[in-house]
Amino acid sequence: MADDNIRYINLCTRALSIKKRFLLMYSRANAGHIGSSLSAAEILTFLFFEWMQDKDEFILSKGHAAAVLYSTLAEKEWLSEEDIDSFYQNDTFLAAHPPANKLPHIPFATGSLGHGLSLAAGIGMARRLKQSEDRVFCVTSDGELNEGSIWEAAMFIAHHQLRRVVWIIDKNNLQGFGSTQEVMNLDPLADKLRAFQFDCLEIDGHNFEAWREAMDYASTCTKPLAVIANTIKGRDWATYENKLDSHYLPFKELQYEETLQRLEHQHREQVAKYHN
Ligand SMILES: Cc1ncc(C[n+]2csc(CCOP(=O)(O)OP(=O)(O)O)c2C)c(N)n1
Repeated sequence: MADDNIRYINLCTRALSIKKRFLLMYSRANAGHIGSSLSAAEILTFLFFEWMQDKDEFILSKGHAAAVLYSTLAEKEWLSEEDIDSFYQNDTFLAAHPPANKLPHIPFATGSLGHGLSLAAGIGMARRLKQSEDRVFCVTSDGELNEGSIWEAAMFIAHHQLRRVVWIIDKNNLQGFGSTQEVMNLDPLADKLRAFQFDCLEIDGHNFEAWREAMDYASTCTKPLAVIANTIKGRDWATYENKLDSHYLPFKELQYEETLQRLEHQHREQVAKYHN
């Protein structure tokens, strides 16, 4: 089998494992934000298992999707399965939003939306001053682009040409109480980002081949890069895929098992595709 195919199978298998772990976490905790984590699962898988290097930093600005981050850190073996079991429990450090200075390789607390890109801008500037080539990857949602602070950070990154910052927008078109289009329309988003002097790519955020192309493209960029990752909120949650309810609702009755079955089935299809 070609090396690339083995690589894609490995990424799909990592993504499945990450999703299964956080779905169990949500199921046990009877917690919401399942849709937010499903939307970002391939983004974090690709960043942590393909794109990021040891000294790169990661900021999950959409901190309410903490479970996908914790699960990815466990997949890296930077958190133990025992840590994972404490999600949402009293005295845990795996709270509903990522805490500061408690998680390996995660420098900041996040979850108050709209702040992550400013933190990334600060790291980008510090690295420039230290003449370091290490990067910072920041994942924002689309809804949080309604916050003015995001655009201030974007101006700063572009003005200082902080090419060590890679900004990824998990664009699933849904927020907590409505679609992004209804609440405050961002379109045409790519044009706005380009006008802000970013290099901008729009990709299928669930597709590892598209991520590979984005990663290759990044090395040729002359401006800071923003990747619009088109995603589906609640992807593969049998009942609430691409539904607003995937934001706050926990699993009901058999939904957890149904979703697992769907993921396992999809994974078998992906592996078969890369075997052929
Ligand atoms: C400053 C701020 N305002 C409100 C909230 C409450 N809140 C949590 S998630 C969310 C919306 C989620 O939609 P989006 O940001 O698009 O994220 P995703 O769809 O990726 O889950 C809101 C309003 C918050 N965390 N921070």
